[in-house]
This record gives sequence, C-alpha cells and structure tokens, in this order.
Amino acid sequence: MNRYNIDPRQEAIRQMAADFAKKYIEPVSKELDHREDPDRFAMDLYKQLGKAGFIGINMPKELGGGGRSNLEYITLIEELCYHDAAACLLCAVGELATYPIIYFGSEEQKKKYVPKCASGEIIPAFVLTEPSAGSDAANQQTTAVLDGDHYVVNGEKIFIMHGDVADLFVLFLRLKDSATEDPGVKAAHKVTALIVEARQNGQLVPGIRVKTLKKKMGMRAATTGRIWFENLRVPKENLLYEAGKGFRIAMNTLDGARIGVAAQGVGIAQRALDESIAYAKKRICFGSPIGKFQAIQWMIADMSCRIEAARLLTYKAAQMQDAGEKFSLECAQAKLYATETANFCVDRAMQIHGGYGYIGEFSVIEKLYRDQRVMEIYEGTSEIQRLVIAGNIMK
Ligand code: COS
Repeated sequence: MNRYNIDPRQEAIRQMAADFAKKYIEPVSKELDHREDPDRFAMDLYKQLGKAGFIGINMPKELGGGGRSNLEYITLIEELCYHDAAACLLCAVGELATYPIIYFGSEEQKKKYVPKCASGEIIPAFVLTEPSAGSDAANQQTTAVLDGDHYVVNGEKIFIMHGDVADLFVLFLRLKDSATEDPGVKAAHKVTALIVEARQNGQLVPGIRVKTLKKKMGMRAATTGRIWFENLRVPKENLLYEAGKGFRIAMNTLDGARIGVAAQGVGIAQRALDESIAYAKKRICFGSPIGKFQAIQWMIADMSCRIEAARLLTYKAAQMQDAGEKFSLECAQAKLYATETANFCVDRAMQIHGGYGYIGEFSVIEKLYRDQRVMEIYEGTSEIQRLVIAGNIMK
C-alpha cells in the first residue's frame, strides 16, 4: 500500500527498511518474540541495524552517522515498526541513548562514544527511570557525591531499555553538593547526567549490578533491565554538559524520542489496517466476504482516518525539529494521538479477525496487540503528554 510521503527522500528510506526487514527481521521475528534469556539479546540483529546505518541514520556524518533528517529517521522507524515493532525498538533505543551525547557532550565525549554507538559497536542505554521516578522524572533518588576526581554513585534504576546488556549508560541522578542540598533548590535543578562506561571487555565494572526484567508483555526482542549502583566510581570528566542541567537534557532528549514513538504508533497502526483489509476480503461469513459488511467497512474507515491524522501530526513534529523550531507541544500531540491510534487500530483489527486474531499461531494481530500497549506508557505516558499539551497551549 502506498504511504503518504511529504518529502521524496522518504520513499527511498521506506524501501531500504522494507528490504532490511525482509532479509534480517522476518526470518527471526517469531523466535525473538519468545526470548527471555538475557544472554540471548538480539545481538546479531542489533549489529545488522548498526551495519545498515539505521541506528545512526540521523546522527551527524562527522560522528559516523548518516546525516539524514529527523523526518527521514522517523520514516525509517515507521516502516521498521510496520514489519516488527520490537525489532524496530532496538534501533530506536540506540538512537535515544546516543542523542544526549551528540547534543550535550563535549567534543571529546562525542568523538569517543558517538561513532561506536552509531555503528552498533557498543550498546548505549538512557538511564533515567527509577522505582519512584517514572512520570515524576525530577524526583531522582540515585545520588552522586564528588570524591576527588570521581563521582561516587549509589542507587537503583528500573525499566531501562537495554539496561541489562548496555556497554554505556547516559545516567541521570541527583548530585549531592552544598548547592543542591539547599532545600530551596527545585528537584529538576539537582538532576545531573553522567556518561558511565558500564562494561570493560564485556564484563560489568565493579559497582554495577543488572537484571533482565522477565515476563514482558511485548517488545520482547529488545530487553528491559533493572540496575543497581553501589559505590560506583565515575571519572569527573564524564559529567555530561553541566551539573544541575540533567533534567533539561532528559526532557530535550525525550521531546525528540516522542516523535519516534509516534512513528512507531503509525507503523503498527498501518500494519493493523493492512492486515484487516486483507482478512476482510478473504474471510467469508453469511455467504460473502466480511469486507462487504458495513460493520467492518466502518471500522476500516475509522482506522484509516486516524492513521492519516496521526501520520501528519508525526511528520509535522519531525519537520519542526528539523527546522530548529520549538516542538515540545507538537511531539506530545503526535505521541499521544499516534499511540492511542495504534491502540484503536490494533483493537479493531482484533475484532475483525476474531479468534484468528486472538491466537498468535493464526495471525500477527496478537503480537501487534502486545507490542503496541507499551507505546502509551514509555517515553512519557498518555497522561504526561496531555499535561505537556495543556501546559503549552494554556500558558
Ligand atoms: N525541554 C527542555 N527543558 C524542559 C522541557 C523540555 N521539553 N520541559 C521542561 N523543561 C525544563 C523547564 O523549562 C524547567 O526549567 P527551569 O526550572 O530552569 O525553568 C525544568 O525543566 C522543570 O520543568 P517543570 O517544572 O515543567 O517540570 P516538572 O517536574 O513539572 O515535570 C513533566 C514536567 C511532568 C512534563 C516531566 O517530568 C516529564 O516529562 N515526565 C515524564 C518523564 C518520562 O517521559 N519518563 C519516561 C521514561 S524515559 S524512557
């Protein structure tokens, strides 16, 4: 099916993504969906995504990236997600976790880490969420205290994509010093970001423990981890940008990432629609294909309208990002609408497919249902997006 492109370069990206998916994702998609063993992270696929230039596609050329626009990047995400949302997430997490270094790192930090992240040689993780700091991201309980030339880090993180397998952490925490211990300082201004080399020769460095979170509903090709820090020593020069500016770094990174999640929503919603159309044409009920019945046609019509609207919101946000405009409002609108559209479409696809949708051995709908749900939760819940939207349009 033709997708609407607003830039001629998008079509080439779609084709690249579709070819890649056919060659590298489709043969392993089912098997990856059932992995739980941490040692079985989809490393081969991650490396292939890096080799294809997908992880770094919108990263600067001089840092080993592809130098493409954010619009092209989210088109890649949309198309990969159409084929397999969990495989797509491998790529999206690599991009998300590298972004803060590209935009806030020193020249040395950029040169040292970004090319390796872009090529998939090392796996980075964006380490923000804590047991008590999810939506309330400023409420960081993990702490760092300066001791000579090192920060000493203690605390715990949870729900960290690739946190269990990553080589490099962009770690957010609360810096404890005389300035930030002042009760008058607001929580957001205490948040600081450090770059942590979590592994050496594949082994975790002393002071870090990780665990893979099991029984995840969907998105199983990409692992999710829990991390503990016990007197981890991080060299002072690994401070990212400035002390106390971590919240801004996190929010700025999440703004861009939310457009990516919106694109994931569009991709999975489109897949749900295409599967539904194909099924409605061939499934015979009461003597005719069910696609002849208005009950089904109306569902298909509603799905298509929402998908087009979600796609346009997503592309608009990406274009604003490319143009260097402020896009916090637009990325929140796109993420909210596109991920709720994905939920709507996957649910309707399930209804259209009936039992053949509910049982995974008959169709992909059951997997779409499980993979989609987290999109309304991660990188800012739908409730947080509504807060951001209302805050922006009412101020
Ligand atoms: N870009 C840059 N800076 C931003 C920003 C953005 N999008 N949003 C907020 N800030 C800045 C503000 O300008 C403010 O700076 P000053 O204090 O210097 O003026 C500071 O951050 C604090 O802003 P605010 O008071 O609005 O923050 P809140 O603590 O009220 O939190 C929400 C705002 C709820 C929107 C934020 O915590 C959030 O997005 N939470 C969800 C986090 C999330 O997505 N978690 C998912 C896990 S990551 S996979």
